[in-house]
Amino acid sequence: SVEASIPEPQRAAWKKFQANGFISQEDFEREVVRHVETTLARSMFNCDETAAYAAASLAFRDRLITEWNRTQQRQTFADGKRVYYLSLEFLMGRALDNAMLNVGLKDVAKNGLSDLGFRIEDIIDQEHDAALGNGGLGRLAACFLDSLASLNYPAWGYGLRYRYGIFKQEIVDGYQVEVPDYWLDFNPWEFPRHDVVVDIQFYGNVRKYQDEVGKQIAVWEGGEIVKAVAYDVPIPGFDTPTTNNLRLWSSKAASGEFDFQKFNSGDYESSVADQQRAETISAVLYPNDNLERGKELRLKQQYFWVAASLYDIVRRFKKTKRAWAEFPEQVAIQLNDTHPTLAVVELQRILIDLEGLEWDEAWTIVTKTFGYTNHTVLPEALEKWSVPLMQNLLPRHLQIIYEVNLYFLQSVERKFPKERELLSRVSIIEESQPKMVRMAYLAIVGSHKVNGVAELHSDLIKTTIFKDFVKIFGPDKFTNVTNGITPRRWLHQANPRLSELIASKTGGIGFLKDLNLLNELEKYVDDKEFKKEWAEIKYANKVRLAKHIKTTTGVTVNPAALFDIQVKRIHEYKRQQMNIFGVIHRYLTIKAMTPEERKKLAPRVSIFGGKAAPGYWMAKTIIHLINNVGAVVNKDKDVGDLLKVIFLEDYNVSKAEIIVPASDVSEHISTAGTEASGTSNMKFVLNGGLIIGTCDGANIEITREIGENNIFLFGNLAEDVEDLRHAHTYGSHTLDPDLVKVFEEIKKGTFGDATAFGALTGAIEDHGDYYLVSDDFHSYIQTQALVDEAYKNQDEWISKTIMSVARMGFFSSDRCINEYAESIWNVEPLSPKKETAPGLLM
Ligand code: IMP
Ligand code: B1N
Repeated sequence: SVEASIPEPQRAAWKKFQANGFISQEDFEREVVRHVETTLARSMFNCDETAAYAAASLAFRDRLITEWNRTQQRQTFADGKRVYYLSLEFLMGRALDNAMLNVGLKDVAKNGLSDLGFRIEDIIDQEHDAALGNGGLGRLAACFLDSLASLNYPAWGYGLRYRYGIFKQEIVDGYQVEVPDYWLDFNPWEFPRHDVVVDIQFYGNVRKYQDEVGKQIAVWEGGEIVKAVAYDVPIPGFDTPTTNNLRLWSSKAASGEFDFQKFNSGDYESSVADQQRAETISAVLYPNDNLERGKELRLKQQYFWVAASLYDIVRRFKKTKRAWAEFPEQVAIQLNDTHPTLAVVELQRILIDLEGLEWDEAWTIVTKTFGYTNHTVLPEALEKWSVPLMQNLLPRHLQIIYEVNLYFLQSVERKFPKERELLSRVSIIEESQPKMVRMAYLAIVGSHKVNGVAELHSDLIKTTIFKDFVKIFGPDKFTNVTNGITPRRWLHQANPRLSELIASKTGGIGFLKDLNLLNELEKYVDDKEFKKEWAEIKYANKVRLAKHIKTTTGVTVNPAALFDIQVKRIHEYKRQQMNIFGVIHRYLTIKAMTPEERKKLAPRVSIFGGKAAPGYWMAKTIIHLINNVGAVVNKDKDVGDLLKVIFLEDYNVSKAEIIVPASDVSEHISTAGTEASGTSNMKFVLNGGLIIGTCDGANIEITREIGENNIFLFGNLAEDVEDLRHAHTYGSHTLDPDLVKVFEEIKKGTFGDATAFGALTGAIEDHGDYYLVSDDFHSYIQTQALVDEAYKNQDEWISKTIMSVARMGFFSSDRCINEYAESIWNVEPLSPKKETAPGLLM
């Protein structure tokens, strides 16, 4: 704080001894040896790769934290607006490689490590992924942090420091088994801030009274207190000194009066139990993707994290001694889905109950501060919290929600006086048994902008789930910001050779900061030499994946075969079941062929990967079927190299960095209208793979950018889905004949005990085929045949992939973050060079 800052006369000494971080190889080696010998208390006689990883990371950490400090000081002195990205998930992956590349010292580290007796790849491979997320939503948050820092925006991420991230997946006898992911054994990338601690209150009750001047006062009292301790993770920008902060909160028991009372009255056991309960809050990430199950602990996590973050944000604002009305000019808060929506209520509570503002004054500040991003239209993923649950856990917040709703509904009634139905439709409180709080509606009412994550999705939310709100607030409140990915991790880091080749043709690594420079590659679509090199890189990436497949599954795959990859969370709407049914269809086709016919076929490797939510039975059944099909196909002598089926265990960010550069074709085949955007589709194309996909999410914009000749689209359109579903339920539902044959084979027991897969086939045959697998199957199979044909003409195929990469500039998360900054946050970058504020410790 300002009070703790060193007085002017003594600052010279600080400047003299200020840490700087290494730049040369010699300094790097000195730092590594110093960390091995002093921090780790080891020596050259017992330094294994784990120790070398630890020391190298600590050396980089020291360097990052130097820039982190300077960045925080610079941003504090500049005194401008900051962005706060609130997300329950940050799927960061590994940090060392990223840090080395972003600060531009990977070569220094490579040579330094080699001088000390290590290969940099082996050292990088020691790191445990930071996997505090489920899938796309969490990885998007990580890409955003990279772009925010790389573009020099003053920005903080706020999240939870889960002790256990997403579980590790093991495949045992074809079934998914979940193993806890304890990742904090050694984590050099976080800084515990034992001085940044916030008391968080739960339960209790609200006392209301009138003060001397007759004003209504509400006091939330009693209940229990849990402490939130801050852990800071430095986020280095690419090719800039800007190093932003990701602050993660960890829960800890308050050893305050509550515990002491119990302790003193002899209730030792229950006071220890309370401690356990407090620590449970940040213990584990909920492993559900696109599904909310309404558990009390989840709501506790949400409030704990939101209250700690807002306390921190408000404290920082108060240091500037500004009037409250200026809060939205200093603070932009983005809600990553509805998970942090309680922040809207908490800020209103702080302003009216603790700071004494009038309701309207406070509410104006609140709505100007928040923006809300919607990531899904799936009904099972739209958050609702039971009113009795919220009443018990957060009694004051529930009162405020009711009041927000009252004023909101009154304003709707004034505007649309005759529409009674409308009021109950848009009410934040659903009049069900029990009553429920609709979090998305609360987020809309509490924000000044609502955005979807791809064009189709943003249109869909305006015409379906949020239609009434467009009518109430007008269309300008709703906007689109199509997702993006960071080219640093997803091209430069994952595919260094391709990145190098591109750099050699586009005038250096500038394309990593301005991805539109990829356009330059169009010139080379017919360049023989270039195409040869391009193809060699793809082949080498496939060889690398083939090796990984061999060591992890024991199956040998031919790197010359077409690699067809679908890696993402397992979900019925993403339709891995359709993919595996297609694989079975291919298998049956091959079996029915003569040896001569088989010779004309293009060999294929079908690769799957992804986790199922532990309680999602159908998703687990899909994994089981994929593994059973693989077991049969992979050992069938008739098939040989023509078809291999692989399930890669424990798909995560660091494995994605190996898998993504190795695809020829990747599958993005969700039922139209269900996948809000998808981001792996962008990653695969950026790495020179083509897509087979539906007209859904960002596939549509990818097609627009790269051209429809460069993508394999199939299937029904979003606009027809409702009618098709209706027809299934009320008309006669005849299944696709090819799919029927696939089902017959499954039922014969070709892929193991058929009863195991009854639910999977039954969902399509008997339960309405909600995801339209049968409706799209024929089109899918036909389009896969087109893929086979196209792949035979390698020369043209390579041209397609070059042309696609050249046109992918739009999908950089830099573009995406700049759009958020302009259209939602109204913040400007703070470039390090321009900073000249007096008194800056630089
Ligand atoms: P916070 O906003 O109080 O969390 O501060 C974040 C970081 O900004 C601190 O750790 C400091 O490095 C820096 N900082 C905060 N206040 C000041 C200040 O008054 N002078 C210089 N640096 C500051
Ligand atoms: O967010 C991604 C999109 O690219 C994907 O299409 C979308 O499915 C994904 C509740 C979610 N939407 N909703 C979730 C995750 C966890 C949870 O508890 C919902 N994830 C998405 C990025 O925009």
